[in-house]
Amino acid sequence: MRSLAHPPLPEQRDFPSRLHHPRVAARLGAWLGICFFVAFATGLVSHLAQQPDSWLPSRPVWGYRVTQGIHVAAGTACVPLLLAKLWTVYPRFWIRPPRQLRELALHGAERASIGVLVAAAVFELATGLANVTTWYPWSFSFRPTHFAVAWVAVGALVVHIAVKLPVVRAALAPAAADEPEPPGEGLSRRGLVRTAGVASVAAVVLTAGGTVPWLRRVAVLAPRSGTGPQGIPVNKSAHAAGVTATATDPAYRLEVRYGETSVSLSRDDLLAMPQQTSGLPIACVEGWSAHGEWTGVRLRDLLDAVGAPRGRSVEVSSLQEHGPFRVTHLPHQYADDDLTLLALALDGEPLSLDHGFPCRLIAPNRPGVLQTKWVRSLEVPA
Ligand SMILES: Nc1nc2c(c(=O)[nH]1)N[C@H]1C(S)=C(S)[C@@H](COP(=O)(O)O)O[C@H]1N2
Ligand SMILES: [Mo]
Repeated sequence: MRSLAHPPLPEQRDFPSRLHHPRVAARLGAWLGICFFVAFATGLVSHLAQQPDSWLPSRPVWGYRVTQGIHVAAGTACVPLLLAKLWTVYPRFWIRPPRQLRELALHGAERASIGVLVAAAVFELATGLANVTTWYPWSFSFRPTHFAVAWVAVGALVVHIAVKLPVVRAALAPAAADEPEPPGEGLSRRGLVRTAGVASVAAVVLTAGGTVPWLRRVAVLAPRSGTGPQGIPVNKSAHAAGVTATATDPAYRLEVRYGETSVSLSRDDLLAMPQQTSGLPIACVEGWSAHGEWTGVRLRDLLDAVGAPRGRSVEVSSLQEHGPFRVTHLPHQYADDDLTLLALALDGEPLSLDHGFPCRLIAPNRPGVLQTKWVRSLEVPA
């Protein structure tokens, strides 16, 4: 009969490599935990920045550029660390469950929490990486889902750390460091941790050029080169947004409304108003960012033209007719900031069609996705 049964399942002793060791798991886990919490904390800020009722201040102007840059870098750093860690611990997958009911229940709960942690962590890194490359092979909305699963991952991580604390303590204790490694061929434990660390740093350095100018030349793994018309990448072209005809129409007028009061301004009217130059970054959620010198009309001057009081948020609508980013809600602290512009020019040249001609919103400390291009109207609800 025995010969008909399937071959026996492997057991932990079938994985004799000295690299499958709590010390390796604990070291990799510590680095992974740090990167994960950094990504989580910066992700919370980024999420808040995109809420229509965000209370984040409009300064420092580079705030979102830094938090989102760190968010994407920390997530990128997690990828090699997570792969190495999963490899180190995977023999534990074959642990035989205990027979006693109480132990079995505890064991089951611990395994289930690890299952949730691994699934959530892999989901976060996979969706994050896909978003960075603007590849959306799913039908759910990225940001709310990435945000919700982040809480699942962090919750499971906290449980995991609490459960494993005794093992981690013992593995990282100074006495354990003095213990010699068992002899073996190939990579040492320290070598594996170092290799994962180097891979993680390399992943960050080779992608961060999308947002750190002096790393641009080595950004061979960055999905964006960091350049485009007028020195700034384009996320959605005028053609893709379907606005080429309306944006170049000589009959174009910007509508500014506050209650019953409204004004209608051509691009020449806007050019005839006092112009201001603001040096502000475009910082995309996908991790790239670039600085520009934007010239145009202060948003506050336009709101004053219709008598809109300070302290009000503004609805900014684009000529674009479809897509999630054609209307944005600008909270009052941005609307009233003296640096916020309806830009007509970039680096001294008229705004190119792909950067939002005839005019685009540019505000300090704002996610790029909310810097509406091809603006058609500004409305302050009465
Ligand atoms: N109307 C409109 N505005 C938009 C977008 C869009 O799709 N439609 N994309 C946004 C995104 S995601 C970014 S990162 C910035 C990029 O601006 P740029 O293309 O001028 O660099 O524009 C934003 N403004
Ligand atoms: Mo973006």
